[in-house]
Amino acid sequence: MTDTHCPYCALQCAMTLTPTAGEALPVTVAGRDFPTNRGGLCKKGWTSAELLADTGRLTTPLVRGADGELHPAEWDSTLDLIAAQLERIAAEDSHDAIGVFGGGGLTNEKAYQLGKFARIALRTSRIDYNGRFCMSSAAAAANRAFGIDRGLPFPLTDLDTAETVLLLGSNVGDTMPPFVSHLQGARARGGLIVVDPRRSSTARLCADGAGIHLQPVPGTDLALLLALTHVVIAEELYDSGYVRQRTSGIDALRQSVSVWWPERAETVTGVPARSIRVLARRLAEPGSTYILTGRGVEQHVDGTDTATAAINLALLLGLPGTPGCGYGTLTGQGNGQGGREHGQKADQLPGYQSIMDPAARASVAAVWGVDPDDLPGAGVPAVELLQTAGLPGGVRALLVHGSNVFVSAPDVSTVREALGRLDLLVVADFFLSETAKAADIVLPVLQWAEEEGTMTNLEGRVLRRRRAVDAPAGARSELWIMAELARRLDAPGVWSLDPSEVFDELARASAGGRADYSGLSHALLDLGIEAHWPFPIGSLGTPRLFADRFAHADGRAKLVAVRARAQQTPSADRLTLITGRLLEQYQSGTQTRRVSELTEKRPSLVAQLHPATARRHGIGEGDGIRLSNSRGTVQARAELTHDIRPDTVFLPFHYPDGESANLLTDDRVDPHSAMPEFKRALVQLSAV
Ligand SMILES: Nc1nc2c(c(=O)[nH]1)N[C@H]1C(S)=C(S)[C@@H](COP(=O)(O)OP(=O)(O)OC[C@H]3O[C@@H](n4cnc5c(=O)[nH]c(N)nc54)[C@H](O)[C@@H]3O)O[C@H]1N2
Ligand SMILES: Nc1nc2c(c(=O)[nH]1)N[C@H]1C(S)=C(S)[C@@H](COP(=O)(O)OP(=O)(O)OC[C@H]3O[C@@H](n4cnc5c(=O)[nH]c(N)nc54)[C@H](O)[C@@H]3O)O[C@H]1N2
Ligand code: SF4
Ligand SMILES: [Mo]
Repeated sequence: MTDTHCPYCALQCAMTLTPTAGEALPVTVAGRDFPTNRGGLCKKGWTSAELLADTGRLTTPLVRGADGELHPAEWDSTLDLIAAQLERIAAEDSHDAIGVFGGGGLTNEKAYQLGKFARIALRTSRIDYNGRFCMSSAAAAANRAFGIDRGLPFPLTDLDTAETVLLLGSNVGDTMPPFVSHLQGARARGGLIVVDPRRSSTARLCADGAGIHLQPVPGTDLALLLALTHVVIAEELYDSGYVRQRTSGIDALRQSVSVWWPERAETVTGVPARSIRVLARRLAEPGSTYILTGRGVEQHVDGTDTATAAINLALLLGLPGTPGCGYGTLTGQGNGQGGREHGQKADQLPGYQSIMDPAARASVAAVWGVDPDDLPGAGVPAVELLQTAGLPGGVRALLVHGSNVFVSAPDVSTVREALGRLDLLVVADFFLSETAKAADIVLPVLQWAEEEGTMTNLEGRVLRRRRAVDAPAGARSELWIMAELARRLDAPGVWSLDPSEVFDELARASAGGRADYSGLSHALLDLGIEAHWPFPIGSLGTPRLFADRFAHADGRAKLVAVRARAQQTPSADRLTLITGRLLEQYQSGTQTRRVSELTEKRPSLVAQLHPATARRHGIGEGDGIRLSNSRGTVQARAELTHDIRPDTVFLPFHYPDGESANLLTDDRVDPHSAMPEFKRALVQLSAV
């Protein structure tokens, strides 16, 4: 029996894997008692043993031959080939002609090693990762306001006794089902408030007096938050002592929201002015109140400002750092938190340190055994990295570890085209993802239950992921692949194959950073301690941040005045497309589309449409529909439901090829975070 955590999302539910006696699946999965999931798992967790079955598993490197097909190859010759190509491209062009694209599903050890590999083995600045598509706006907002970014700055169980929880653009009912148990306290007090243009499964939890569901026009959350802040200030509902002692910037904030009276916000958001006032007063009632954001409000071109507006509201109400209260964002990928701390991001070194900070460069370079002047500077964010591939100034080779950008990147047809221009696309995966299918070289790697490592969950809690089964012969660990390539490239530094040694090095490299892991080790984690970072040497960890001070030099949080911008509105012939997730599928679907029980439930793309909208277009339940705009066309089946606004259509983004919702999304990005506009696009609807 092996105690570990789920292969999927950031809740990282605890589970126990028990070997079977030669049955079809090598292990059985049982939920394990843990503060976050209390023994519960969602369908994806329950069925995760299917990922370990043989079907579709990659077990040998694949190299594209002269016939255009991928063929099995030996490891040695494949790695020689990659190293030779990389050397050629760097010599012909520059080190920056080689790019790396990482993932928030990698363990801390692999994410750390990948960042180091890019900087000192490939000597490129061009590394970024899919966390840019996920947490970047929330992170940018938190860094700006608090000086630090830890998704939840408190343990999840703190929510249990909350009286009021405001959930903005988060659908935990589908995306983290065991999370819902932490909302029961708020529901019992009528205090669950969900803001979502759809009546999502989470919004349904507000029924029967458990709370309120507000259904704004998509993309107008910023105006809604400015109006809530307006009411809090105009009616003097804010915590003036807290604002005076713990924040700066109130004057500019006050001025910026003065024009957002609720009646004006109603015309933009469609949320009645009366509801805005009622909500502002409810949030300001004394008691246990939390404000939480999800991707629905963050994955927009104004996502950083929207998250900032949510933080401003929380600060005015005195929530962050106050016992029984708080603000947080719900990290998405399994290691979405740790993945963004240890150097996969274009501008970051391990420990959430800036690659532009001379002191951080010096201390990390010392751990890596290189000269700080040899470290590259900041690279470019994900969308730019992908879109400029194969163009002058862009990368000519790309190594992908842990992302399926052929499905999940915005305006995906241009990304597919861009990656087609590369001299060399190498994809490391355990399944032949859509991106792997297009690669020149595919490297079969280890997954979840086949390797040791650590993950950092949505609470900033570092967890041990453990090996429960043998990997198929032929698959290799990514630590080994990096070590082998580093050797072939004559790279400096130590390239350990042992995850616990890599963790020790990560811990040293993170020392003094915002995400300091220097007091942690696998051995300590194996004792079962609660390990929330920062965890410097000699500390007992930090379950709760902000009790006395924020992370800015003056100890105060910054209120940052933000403005809502006008945007294109839907019309009689154009609907607003919003995108998101289904309970039964995970991300680009590489993993969950292989699990029969999940795929039987959700085999293909279904669009949610309001019956009135469907009728206008002559569309009935289950009919084929076409959604299109200047970027592309998608075919789906119609599901008619009153859960969605008549001006809006919802698509999940889990499906490949012509069913990819990202054929319709836009590659415009947020100016602060470089997060693309995933959650809102205008589309034309027609019957097929
Ligand atoms: N089943 C499942 N669970 C997952 C994942 C998965 O793929 N499948 N992925 C994991 C990851 S990486 C992440 S990041 C999380 C994401 O978790 P969530 O943030 O909960 O997921 P989404 O479905 O992307 O978006 C949440 C809601 O935002 C709403 N929304 C869309 N546009 C807007 C808007 O303009 N304003 C507002 N207020 N709401 C809007 C959608 O209707 C949707 O219900 O889930 C994690 N858990
Ligand atoms: N329209 C739209 N698009 C979106 C979103 C949205 O809401 N709407 N959400 C965005 C968000 S929040 C996210 S997080 C992204 C996610 O999108 P992707 O980055 O595509 O995420 P996954 O599908 O999880 O892809 C991970 C891939 O890596 C593999 N993998 C998993 N673990 C490992 C590992 O340890 N090593 C290696 N080498 N491979 C591994 C998996 O098999 C899979 O093929 O999508 C974004 N795209
Ligand atoms: S909620 Fe997330 S971590 Fe928990 S079982 Fe489901 S996918 Fe796994
Ligand atoms: Mo995500």
